[in-house]
Amino acid sequence: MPEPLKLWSNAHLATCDAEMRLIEHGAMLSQGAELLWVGDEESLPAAVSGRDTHQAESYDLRGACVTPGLIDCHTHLVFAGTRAQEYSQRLRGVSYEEIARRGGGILSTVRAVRKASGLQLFDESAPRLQSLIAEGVTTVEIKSGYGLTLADETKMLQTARALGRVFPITVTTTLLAAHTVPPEFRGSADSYIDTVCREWLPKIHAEGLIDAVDVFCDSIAFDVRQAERLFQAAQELGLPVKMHAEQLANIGGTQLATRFGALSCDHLEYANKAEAEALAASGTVAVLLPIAFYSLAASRKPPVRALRAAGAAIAIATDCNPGSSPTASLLLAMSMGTRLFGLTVDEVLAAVTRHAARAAGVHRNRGTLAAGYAADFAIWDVKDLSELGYWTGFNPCRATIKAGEFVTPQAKRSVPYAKPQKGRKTA
Ligand code: DI6
Ligand code: FE
Repeated sequence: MPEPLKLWSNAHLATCDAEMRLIEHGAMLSQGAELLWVGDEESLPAAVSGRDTHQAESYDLRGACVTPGLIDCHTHLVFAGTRAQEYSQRLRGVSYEEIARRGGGILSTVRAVRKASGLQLFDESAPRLQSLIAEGVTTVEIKSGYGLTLADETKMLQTARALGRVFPITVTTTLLAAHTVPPEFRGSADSYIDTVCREWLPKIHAEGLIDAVDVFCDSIAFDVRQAERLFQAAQELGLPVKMHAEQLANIGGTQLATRFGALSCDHLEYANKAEAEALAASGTVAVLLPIAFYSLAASRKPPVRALRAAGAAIAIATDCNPGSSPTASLLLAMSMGTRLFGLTVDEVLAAVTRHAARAAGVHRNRGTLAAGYAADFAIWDVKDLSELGYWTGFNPCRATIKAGEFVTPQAKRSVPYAKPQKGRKTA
């Protein structure tokens, strides 16, 4: 049995290709998990790849806007507990850095994650993933970094992979053992990095649990030399790298990461023109995390104008984590990307599709609506694409389609599209 052929017609398509082309009266033909054809409805051929397009199940999208499935390219979505108490402290004026110095911050989540079983981690993380899926997200990057032992980092990444098997979403995993120095290595960050490079990285990679390697390179975390050693170890294993860079201070992380051809540098509040140019030259994506900026009540903004002028690719992500970005809404990050960081609607759309795909290393077949790409897309009940990035606290996603299938419950509730019919009305 060949996989079902589906025709999605009467759609306003935002292809998010290199030209960010819009197709006013668009249609897409999918077979199984793949798009076979995308274009103007009028020009749909009678046969595509030897299949009679008249035989396709037909879905009338009634003029809805359609984008590629959104990609959340930077999350710490797998964690246990919350840090609401620390948030209360921060509301009273204690800084994020001060809380970290007192042994709270990342280390308090490390304690909670070490105590939790894989099953508990899965159960606590699942609702956050479902929230993203309901917003049209079809790919998510998930980092480790709250285990900080070989067993607990492995447990986090196994949980991330399990979420990707159970839920209709593609999960890419990133090892962030270099998130902070664990208590066992207190005062010896260098020997911790050695242990990660020599022992953990090869072992966890051998289990197929790592798609990329990340490091928190900052004044309160690891320095550039330590990041470089980690990147070398990753490179020897053929793994791509990325970096939490220039979030709290400019310590030269971005320059190092771009020399390694990093997939992305993330945060970048303290980056400047030189970093913007280095990112553009190396094709490393600048990932902006406006909800962390908001939640930390930070004042320094990433250099959006310099990034734009240099021609760097800009992505936006949630940074979903219990400390600096307690959220599971990419739409909120998009809205904050426009209002707080000054991105345009077009930039925000590219930031969660084609550019996010590159940051997550999935650009070969995701982040764009085109033949040969995944049949992952979001159907929006909006009149105009400018509504994405406009609404805050409201989700206009009508349905999420993953691998050619409806996966959101909203779609079933409201009869928002015609029932599938065999054969399509033709003129
Ligand atoms: N930067 C972040 O935004 C998260 N990690 C990092 O290196 C925050 C992690 C946390 O506070 O739990
Ligand atoms: Fe982060």
